[in-house]
Amino acid sequence: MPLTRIELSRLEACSSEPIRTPGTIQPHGALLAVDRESRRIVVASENTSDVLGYAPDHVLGRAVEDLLGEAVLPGLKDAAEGANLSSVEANGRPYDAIVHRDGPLTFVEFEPSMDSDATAASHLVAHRLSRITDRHELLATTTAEFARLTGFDRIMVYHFHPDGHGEVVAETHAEGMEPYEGLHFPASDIPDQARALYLTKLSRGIVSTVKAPVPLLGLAGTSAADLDLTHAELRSVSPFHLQFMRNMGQASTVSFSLVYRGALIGMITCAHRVERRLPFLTRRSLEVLAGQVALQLGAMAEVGALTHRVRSQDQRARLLGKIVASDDIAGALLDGEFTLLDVVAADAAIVRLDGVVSRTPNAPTGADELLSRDLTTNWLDTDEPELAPLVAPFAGALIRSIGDRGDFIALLRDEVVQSVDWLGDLTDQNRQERLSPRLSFSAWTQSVTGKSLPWGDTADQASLLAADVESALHRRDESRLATLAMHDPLTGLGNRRSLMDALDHATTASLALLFIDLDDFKTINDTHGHEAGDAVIVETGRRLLEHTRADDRVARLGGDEFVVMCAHTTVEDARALALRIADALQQPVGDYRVTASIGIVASAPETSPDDLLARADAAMYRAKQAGRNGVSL
Ligand code: BLA
Repeated sequence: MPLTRIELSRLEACSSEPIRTPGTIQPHGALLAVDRESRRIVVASENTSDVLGYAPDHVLGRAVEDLLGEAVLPGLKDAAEGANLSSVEANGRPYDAIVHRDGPLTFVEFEPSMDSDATAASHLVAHRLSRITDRHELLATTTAEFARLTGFDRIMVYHFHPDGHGEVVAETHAEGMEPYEGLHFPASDIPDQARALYLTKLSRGIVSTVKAPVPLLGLAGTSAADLDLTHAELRSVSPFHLQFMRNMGQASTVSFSLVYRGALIGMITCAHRVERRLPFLTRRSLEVLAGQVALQLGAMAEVGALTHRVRSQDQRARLLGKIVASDDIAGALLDGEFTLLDVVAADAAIVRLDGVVSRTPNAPTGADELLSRDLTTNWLDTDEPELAPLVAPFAGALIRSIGDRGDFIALLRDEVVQSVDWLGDLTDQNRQERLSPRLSFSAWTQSVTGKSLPWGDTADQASLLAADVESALHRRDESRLATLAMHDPLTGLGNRRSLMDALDHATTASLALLFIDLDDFKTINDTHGHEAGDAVIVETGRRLLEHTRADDRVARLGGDEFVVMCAHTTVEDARALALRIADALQQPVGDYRVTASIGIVASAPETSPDDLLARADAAMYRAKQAGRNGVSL
């Protein structure tokens, strides 16, 4: 979807809020930070009296064991070493003490203990989810199971699209609630710095949207206001987001990160209309469960992409086969039942190969000059205002250049009016101020015209296809050159080089060469001109081919000299062949009649191709001496 300027500025503004260092915590618990070197409490939340029964100025500067008794020490020590959690009694009430280390500090957070814990049940759910292979079923089962495990009244899975905007891809909600499944939301709803934080901190409980956050207090010399709460459970939440939740009618949420290969691919949010929280252990278990769901979703997406890639590779290979089998590469790309439009999924195509432009019948003609370059857009009007009118009504163009002489493959796509259902009207009418969250979240449909479907993976396919075509052109040029190098252009017979090549590769045993020289050919050239001479040479070549066997090789060495190389032949057979050839050649060519002198040699062991040819030449010379139209061994 197009990002409006307003949405871009909102995204920027929302992303700059320093949410890791709010200087406050949520009020349902208390936080202490202990300097490990001095073992003193250097930061305490202002509400320690309510939670722990000691005022902050009593707490700050003290050792934890002085405050809570030696009995807490083993628990805290274990917790810091990985168990994370111990139970402590404070102020006559049981608390979960959640411990983590960050730099020189050890954080201890106190949350009132709860009875219920869904840890055991989450193991069963993990097992059940692990057997699901269908994405839709996985998503639906996940929200249903999270609803069961948490008791929250709306569970959503979000998926983040490549441009950063999100979509509610699955939902389970209590009866009578407005459904959000299928709705999209802008990137600024969950801005960048929040997503970065959620990559490290895999869950967050937001217990109240109305109770005031509690400031952190520092021992003299310690700044508590900018204490990094990245890993803290009780970190207080962005006021923008609390407003968002109030506008949505959410009193509490717990959200889990879906992380795959180091990227936040989505989230699971559990929301409730009245205040509700989950015990720490349940949150941890659900983090693990969310991790498993992310792995399954990521693997499914990869398998899907792989299957798609294999299929497109097959299609490409099929087209390449057609290209290789044909002399006409443009024709192979554009004509027939299976064309490049099947490989790259487009509506029209223009190709320029060796400077020659060809196109599908529906492709525009006026834009060729602007197509010699690489370009990928599904929104020509905006991205390519100069090109757009020339290729109208097409809305998308994917161009890949071929080689460096201006050749290209250009693919065009029709406009597809896209409509997206958003989670609430995105315009400023639906906000108190520009930076405020939306007020209403009822589905709001936006239609976008002038765009084609995005090219996505197709762009890669086009690049690969362009490379295929480039190498096909290259191979064709090479084989043309090779053909030129090995062939006599006048007769199409092999030339001296092809003969020497064949002699090099032939096994010398039972090989014979006939060296054929036309008698008095010069006279024809001189008296009747070159064209007549050429006609005689061409006809001579044709007759030689006609009277030799398929596996004999006929070459024109130059001028009026020809050689026939016969493999697997005795001298007698070669002689018989020479006589037949002499007879065939003396038949009139139109008004002219020519004869030939033919020398015959059989290969001997250790004879080099050059020697063999020289001996054949000498034999021919002897035949000529002995009178024309003769054959000599
Ligand atoms: C955070 N916004 C979030 C979070 C969600 C949403 C899920 C993460 C909260 C968490 O992990 O606990 C958005 N909640 C949604 C959406 C749905 C939902 C889309 O239930 C769908 C049904 N938000 C705004 C604006 C700004 C903003 C205008 O709408 C900024 C000006 C900011 N959202 C914002 C910030 C956070 C956030 C800063 C991070 C909150 C935090 O962790 O402190």
